Amino acid sequence: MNRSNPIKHVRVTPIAFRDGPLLNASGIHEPWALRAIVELETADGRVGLSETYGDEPMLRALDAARPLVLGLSPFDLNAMEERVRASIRPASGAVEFTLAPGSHSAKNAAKVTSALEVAMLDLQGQLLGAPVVDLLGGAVRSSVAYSAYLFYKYAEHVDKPYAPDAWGEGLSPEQIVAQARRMVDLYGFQSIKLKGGVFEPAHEIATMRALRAAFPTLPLRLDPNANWSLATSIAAAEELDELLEYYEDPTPTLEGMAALSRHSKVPLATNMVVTTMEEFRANVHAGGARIVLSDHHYWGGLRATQALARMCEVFGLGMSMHSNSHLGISLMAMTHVAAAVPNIAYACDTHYPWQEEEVVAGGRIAFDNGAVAVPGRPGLGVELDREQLARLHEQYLACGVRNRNDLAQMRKYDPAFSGANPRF
Ligand code: GKR
Ligand code: MG
Repeated sequence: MNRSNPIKHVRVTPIAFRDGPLLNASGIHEPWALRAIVELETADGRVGLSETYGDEPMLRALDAARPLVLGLSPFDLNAMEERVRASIRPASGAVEFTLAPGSHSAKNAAKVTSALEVAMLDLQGQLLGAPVVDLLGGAVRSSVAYSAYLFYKYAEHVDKPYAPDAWGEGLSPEQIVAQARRMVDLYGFQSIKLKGGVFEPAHEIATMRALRAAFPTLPLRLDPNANWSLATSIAAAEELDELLEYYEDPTPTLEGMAALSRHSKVPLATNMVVTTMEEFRANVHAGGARIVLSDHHYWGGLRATQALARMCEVFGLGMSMHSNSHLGISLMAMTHVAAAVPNIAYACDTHYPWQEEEVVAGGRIAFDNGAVAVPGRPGLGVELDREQLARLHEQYLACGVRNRNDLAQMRKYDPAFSGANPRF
């Protein structure tokens, strides 16, 4: 093993940034989204970066991982993975959030591996003078396309912690079309996804029809996050068949998705029932989802995402990419890996347009025609803005949020909100 420039310091900084009152199947986003910024520093003072989940169980898992990576060379990815697999366990009593696989503590080892791997690849790239995409085999595209990610939303958070965002209310089909128009105008997106599972399916289908009328040529997706029963999803499929590029997680469980697939002309996609290789095997066996939404943060990193892509190719499945609220370091890691995966044939999801704050030097990352250019600079191609990091860490200390809880947040608006799933 190459020990000439070992990792000497591990820094994990939890941060909180403003997030809009976005509605989903579980409830509504809290005013603050959490992330953790991981820095690995080598003996010669280079710093490798990654960005991951910032909830308490994840912070504890990252803390437990510190000694596992100290002393390793940035090139010792396999040794790091082996150590993490042997030591990092699911957390007992962890708060889990069904919509977001990244909150599942069963994935602690994969999540920690990913956070360390990305920072180590960033270091490798800096040492070799090569962008991360080159360490993954080189770019098959020079930029990565993302989709406009629309949300039903309120104009303002219930407790008014800061001034309302610029997006306004988004509840009616007309308001969602206006939201899409603004997002497409600002970023140039060429595909549109709506987060559903919020209102009666008829309302959400009417919204999709309004989007189709307003954007006749752009591919559309709807993601009810398993909040529709199988019967509701089958009935909706008849209407959605002509509207959608893919039908994402309408109904719960692999069995439900497999049963639905026999009634849907458009392919089913998932980031809920295929989140591990075990689930991948079961899905292939059951014939459920035909498109897997990858996410390096919980699949075990960038190389694990490439392995997933190869599995999708072997079994004839399509591949797209999932996202939760995140900042620019994650966006860069997503962009490097998506540029290195030939069979990501769909625009990737990103919540990035909903975020206003940043930790990377130079501020927010630019989109051109809905795509992010793959940087040619060594490593991930981004550096920390330490003032912003300190400011967002202060926000973390002050905000009081320690685990994402969209259900409890929704009950501040509607104490009777059941959060039952599937609700429709
Ligand atoms: O942030 O509201 C949200 C999303 O619903 C998120 O939690 C999901 O994990 O974006 C995600 C998805 O595609 O299912
Ligand atoms: Mg989804």
